[in-house]
Amino acid sequence: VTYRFPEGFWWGSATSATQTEGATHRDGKGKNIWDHWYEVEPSRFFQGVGPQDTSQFYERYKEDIQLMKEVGHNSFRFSISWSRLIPDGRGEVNPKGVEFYNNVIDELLGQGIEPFVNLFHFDMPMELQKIGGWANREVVDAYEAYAKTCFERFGDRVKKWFTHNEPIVPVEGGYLYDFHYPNEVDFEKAIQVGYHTVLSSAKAIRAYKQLNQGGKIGIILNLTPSYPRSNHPADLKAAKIADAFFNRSFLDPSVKGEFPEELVQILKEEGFMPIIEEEDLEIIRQHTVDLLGVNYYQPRRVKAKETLPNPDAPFMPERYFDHYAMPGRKMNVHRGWEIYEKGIYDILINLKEHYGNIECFISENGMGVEGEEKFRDENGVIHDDYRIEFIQDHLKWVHRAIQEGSNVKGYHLWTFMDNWSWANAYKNRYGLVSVNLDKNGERTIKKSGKWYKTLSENNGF
Ligand code: BGP
Repeated sequence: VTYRFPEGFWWGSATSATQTEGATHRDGKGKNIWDHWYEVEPSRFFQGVGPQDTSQFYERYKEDIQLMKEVGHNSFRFSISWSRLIPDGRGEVNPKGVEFYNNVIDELLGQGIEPFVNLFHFDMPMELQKIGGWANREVVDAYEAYAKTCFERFGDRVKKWFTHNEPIVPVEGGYLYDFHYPNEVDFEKAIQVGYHTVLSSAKAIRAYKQLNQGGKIGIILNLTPSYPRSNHPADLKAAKIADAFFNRSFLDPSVKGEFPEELVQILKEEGFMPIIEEEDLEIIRQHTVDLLGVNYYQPRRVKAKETLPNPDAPFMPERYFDHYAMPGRKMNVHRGWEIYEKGIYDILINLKEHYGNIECFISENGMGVEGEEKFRDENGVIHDDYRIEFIQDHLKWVHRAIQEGSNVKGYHLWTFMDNWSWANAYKNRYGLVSVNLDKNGERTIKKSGKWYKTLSENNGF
């Protein structure tokens, strides 16, 4: 073993409810925005495949958790579907929903796998979206009540909670760049949505602490280190502003309890400050996270703005910078994302130096690949050596950050088994375990899954 990780390192993976459960209309589940969007606009979805056709985790969780054991997991993150637990988003709790999540939690614990539970992974209940979703402050209260319900029902056994996964994505997708419902372009709303999400997280943390259940609560952020094209002051400034918009907007309030000055300045100048109520900022200041999950896929490369914006165009963060495709960069061509392994190290060192070395872990990192079936051998095993290499290349940098004092406690891959994606349905496969859609979702452990087991057993590679 060349790269040995600290004792008790968390090895596992992550999934989300909408991407794995299926059974979207069963056992009293209410509709969320994905169920609704698929119903009204199926052509929006890659090859017309929607959230009801996912990996059947709802029925097959026992088999799947057994497989988690077989690929060496000591921890696993999933999300609770708000609309399965509370079909209308507020009000009545669905007993079948409670039963399902109880079963999953107990099964995990029975296999010696620690459940990491996320409360919100892009799946707003439709009844709440109808009143504006995160743009409406009432939804913050509904979310707080939902979070409390989860702590009360499951908190005796769940000791790692997360308030949100990638909270900036619903802002970007739903209100700026048109890839999530309600697919509007409205910067003012985007800011209000983002602000309410931050507030909801602080309120959930407050509710959790009041219950004194003795676990930890955090948030999961997709951090995209912002690299300037050059050391020219204009490029440096552009990268700094992009960082404030896309990373620090959630990172600073979550960890430090305050919003980044650079961002507040711009919002004030441009006239986009959200509506803030008196007690809010104190709640945000006091209720920061215990633990930070870092999702890392790609960096953000930025250069100074080279064109004048059209004054008629709606306001976008890109008024302050341009994106820049570095020549010679390494790409995952299936997803169109740059692969830059050192980014994971830069994030961890930044957390160490500027965020009090907060306890953290890599909560997602992974490689989506199209057409993996062609790598299946006669025994049914998919030979995904590129995935093993991808994980190793990133882990080397995580290891180096640990040597330099980073407080990183684990690594979770995206994802455990092939699942449905918002953007690509089942085109790109990310799993350690394959799901064969032609054979009613038959599971087989990939080569990477077998390797992951040795990684976890040796606590390194
Ligand atoms: C993250 C999300 C996941 C997952 C992953 C892969 O942003 O938290 O839900 O989907 O990205 O991305 P994609 O499925 O779009 O390729």
